[in-house]
Amino acid sequence: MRLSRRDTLKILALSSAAAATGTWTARADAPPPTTTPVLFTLPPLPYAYDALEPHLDAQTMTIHHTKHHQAYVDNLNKALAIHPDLAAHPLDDLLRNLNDLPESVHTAVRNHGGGHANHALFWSSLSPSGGTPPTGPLGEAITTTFQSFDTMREQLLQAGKSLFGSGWTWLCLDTRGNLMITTTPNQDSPLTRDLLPLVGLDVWEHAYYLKYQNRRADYLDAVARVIDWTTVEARYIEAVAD
Ligand code: MN3
Repeated sequence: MRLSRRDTLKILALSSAAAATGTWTARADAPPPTTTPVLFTLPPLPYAYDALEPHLDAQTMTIHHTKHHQAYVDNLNKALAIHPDLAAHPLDDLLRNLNDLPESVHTAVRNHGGGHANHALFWSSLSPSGGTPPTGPLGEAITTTFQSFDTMREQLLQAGKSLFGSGWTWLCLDTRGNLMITTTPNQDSPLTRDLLPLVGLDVWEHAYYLKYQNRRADYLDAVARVIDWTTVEARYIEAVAD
């Protein structure tokens, strides 16, 4: 994986120490200060709002992206305005090192940072031409781990159907490179548990209530039909190569 936990911890420790003591500005040989925090922005959807019909309806997609996801981005930016040193780091690194962040931003990064990262991954894992099982290295790893693609798919959906309250069901890679299915509550990111999420399905009611009402199982069956396994497989190949 691109940056080890130890490396990111070092970076976070350095930037926190620098922020606390002002060493960035006091030392002539120090790297230039990060004067403008990298504010997080809402990524556009890689397809039209109605592109995933009839599985995901345009109204739900529009509200989900422009209201719910936007709110996570806005609240994350608000929270990190007091810590521009942290805002300069990739969000994934902040989530990996969540428990080392200052108390003043910990909850906001967990909820809104997690919300932003989870939704960004979600949108990019879906496609109107999705649904076809992976046939390369991920396809092989899924067969080795779960016996078959259908068994993995069933476990992924069943975990989402069984999740109490709001959260996500995930196919992740653990630190030893093994595939696993897990769930997280609320907007918790698998990154905080040292897991790399390959694909996650949003099982908050806001993801399906307008079309599916209380029928979460029907929504999960539908969203699974538009998972872009080509993109998920590319994510897997990149992760295991690092
Ligand atoms: Mn959502």
